[in-house]
Amino acid sequence: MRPTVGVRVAPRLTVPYVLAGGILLASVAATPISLARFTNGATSTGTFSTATLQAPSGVSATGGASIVLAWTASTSSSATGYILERATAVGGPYGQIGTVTPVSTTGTVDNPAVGTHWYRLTTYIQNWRSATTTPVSATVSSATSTGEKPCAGGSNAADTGGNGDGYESNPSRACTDDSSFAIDANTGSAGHSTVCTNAANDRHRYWGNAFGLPAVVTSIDGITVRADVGLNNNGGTSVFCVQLSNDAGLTWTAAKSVTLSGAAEASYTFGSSSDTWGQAWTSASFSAALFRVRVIDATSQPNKDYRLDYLAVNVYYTP
Ligand SMILES: [Ca+2]
Ligand SMILES: [Ca+2]
Ligand SMILES: [Ca+2]
Repeated sequence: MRPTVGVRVAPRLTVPYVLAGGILLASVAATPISLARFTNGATSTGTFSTATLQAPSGVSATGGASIVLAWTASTSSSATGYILERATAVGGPYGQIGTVTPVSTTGTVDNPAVGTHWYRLTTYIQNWRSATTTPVSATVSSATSTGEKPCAGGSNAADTGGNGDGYESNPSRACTDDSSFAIDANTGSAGHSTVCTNAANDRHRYWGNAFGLPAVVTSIDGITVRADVGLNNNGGTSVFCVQLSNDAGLTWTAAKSVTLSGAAEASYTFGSSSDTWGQAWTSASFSAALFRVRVIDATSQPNKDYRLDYLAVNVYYTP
């Protein structure tokens, strides 16, 4: 028997595969493998796209007690937010004072020291940065005041109460500091009272103070009223009261009062640079049409003459 020459044929390992768009996707029946594939499924066209991170636009800065920054959000809506930088000169150096997120944010408030400050913004996401915006500036103002402003001669009127005639003698003399007096003689009616609000007391309103306030201010911080007042004698207890109005006398603040120290003319101050008399004020509140000061003479005795030399108002505000 002839020996059979055996031919050993190595078994052929066939691994079927699938081609899609010329790319090996996976071996069928084999362990799947991962392939990075930058391919648009609709077109089978691989594309790497590039984009530019957009800075915000329309950046503005408004000064006052603090600085209000506003802008239009970056169109790069997937960015994280903004890097905010500040300098004291347009050319810098700029230092980062914080980040503002999310990217849809359109403003923030900064509270730097008094002075002028410059700001610029950069949109960011991780280490990616947009161009930086053109610097804008604003100024933090320090509080200031109008200085003492007297009433205007002729801008006064008696209110109801007491004798009903207020400072019946030369009322306009209260608008000049010259020891020439407006006089409320024999003030008050029966039932004389040292209580400001008592109906037995004479009252008189003054206005027309030339404050010269800016049309818009950041805040009205306080109001003081100065009254130079004397009496015809020292008897009894004599109180001098002051109220303010921001609506032409429709409503009045609570009265502030002082017990006069004696008959001689003396200068008394009501309120303070941080006291707004429990009232909301704007610059417009101090117009001749709206602002009023009312004085009330409240004494324990009849036959008392009040002598008012000077009535002036100082408004403390932040521009
Ligand atoms: Ca009177
Ligand atoms: Ca005086
Ligand atoms: Ca006077």
